[in-house]
Amino acid sequence: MEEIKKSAEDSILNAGSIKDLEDIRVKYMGKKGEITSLMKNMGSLSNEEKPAYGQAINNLKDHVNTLLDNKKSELNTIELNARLQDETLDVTLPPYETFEGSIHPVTQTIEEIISIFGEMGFTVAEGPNIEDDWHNFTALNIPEYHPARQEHDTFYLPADENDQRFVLRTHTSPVQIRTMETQKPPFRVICPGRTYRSDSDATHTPMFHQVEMIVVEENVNFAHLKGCIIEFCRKFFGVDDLPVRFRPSFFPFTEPSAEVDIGCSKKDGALKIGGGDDWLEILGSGMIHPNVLKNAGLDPEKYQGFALGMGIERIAMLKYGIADLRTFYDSDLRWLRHYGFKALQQPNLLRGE
Ligand code: 2NL
Repeated sequence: MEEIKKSAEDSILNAGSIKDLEDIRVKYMGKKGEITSLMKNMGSLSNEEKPAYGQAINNLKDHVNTLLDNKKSELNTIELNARLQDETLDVTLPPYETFEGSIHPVTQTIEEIISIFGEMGFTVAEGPNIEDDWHNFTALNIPEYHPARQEHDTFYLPADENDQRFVLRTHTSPVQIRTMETQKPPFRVICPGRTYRSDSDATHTPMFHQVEMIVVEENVNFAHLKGCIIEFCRKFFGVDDLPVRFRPSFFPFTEPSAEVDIGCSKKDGALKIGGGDDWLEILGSGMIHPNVLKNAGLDPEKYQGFALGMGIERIAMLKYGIADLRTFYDSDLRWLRHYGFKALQQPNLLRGE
């Protein structure tokens, strides 16, 4: 027993790895191990000798197990330290590839719009991307049979247990409805955000961005709408005398409605914003329809309002000379490097110029 004890102690002391240690454990403590086998000698002992012998084996087992445990945690620590040493990563070293990431043109454009309207006293509102029929269509005076409601144009979610079918919002107007339902006029609010339509080709992506603006006050009229929109267009495109044209149009949620064009010139395939004798459509607008005010719980005899809606990608393309809408969502690093903006050059209320 003494011999086995001595040799077990020696081998544990000299074990160089967890694997060695496991072999040693099997050699002494395994089913056919040297210490386990000592039990077989029991048979040749007298009844008086047996308890002391059994006790001695148990003591030896405890002793060897303790040595194995201690050695195991010692080896674990050594192996862990070696790995930590080996796999050290200095996160303060400069990267091989120095592209720092950039602000996407959609984000940049939204920030610019917020900054311009911010100076005019607007606040920003956000709302859910998944909307109910009321906020996306009905409250906006969009009739039951309107084509926009068709499966073809709108992403419908499966009906819930009450047979209600939610939609991915097709415009950001539902956020404005929620604003009118919860805020007391007067208010000036813009809501930028994602919108979804079941459409995909050279000029449509199934997800795109919109900004809507609404003003609700007593005694606001079409002249206020014009002044506000002209101011916005000139600031956004950075052209002080930019021609802005209002063309009669139709939206279910505004009356009267106007589409807005800005002056430009198209010469030799080059587009120049401002001057020239061509026009580019950039947004839709109008006086909020009395039905929409009523639907949102406001008295149209007391309050009026005006609104506009525009596609972010579209005006970003015009301002930054991006030719193809689909490239916005290709996640092509070369494109992002070229069209992206530096993080700290985001516009603030003073437009970051
Ligand atoms: C477009 C036209 C428009 C609005 C959006 C609006 C919202 C409420 C009430 C009344 Cl809550 N109007 N929004 C008004 C006119 C036009 O969008 O061409 N968008 C891309």
